[in-house]
Amino acid sequence: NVDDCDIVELPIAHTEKGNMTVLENKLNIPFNIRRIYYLYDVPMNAERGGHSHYELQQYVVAASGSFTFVLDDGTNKKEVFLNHPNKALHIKPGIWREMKDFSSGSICLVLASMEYTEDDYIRDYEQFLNYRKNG
Ligand code: T46
Repeated sequence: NVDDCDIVELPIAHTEKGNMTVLENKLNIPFNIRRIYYLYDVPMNAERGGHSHYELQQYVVAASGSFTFVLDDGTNKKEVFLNHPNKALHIKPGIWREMKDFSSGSICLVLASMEYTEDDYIRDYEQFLNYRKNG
């Protein structure tokens, strides 16, 4: 449920020449990364998302700027504001998500546990509620 979708503090390698954050399979991410994608040039009033996944797990990072994820497990909702590249939102399977309030120039980086397949999406909210109730 939404309470299992935590903000994870990512390690920062500080130097006087700047910061770096590294994520590596089997080291500091709880699933194997199979796909990376990022959203950018998102208009400020755009609302994206509006779907759930059956199996996919994701780490979502505000690589630049900020935005808000609204998570919904069919019973409870929570809003998560992401605004720093050393914080990842871990989205577990079976969570409906919407994204909004993208700041100008923001980059939403997503590390995903599976390759893209439309079969893993639930894009209809009634179908999602039914899936959460009855499996
Ligand atoms: C999610 C949020 C955070 C592909 O062809 N390959 C891909 O890997 C992805 C992610 C999307 N697409 C296609 C499917 C659609 O025709 O690109 C189009 C836009 O995808 P979508 O409407 O799903 O975009 P968002 O921003 O609503 O959602 C995406 C991810 O799909 C989703 O997994 O959690 O980012």
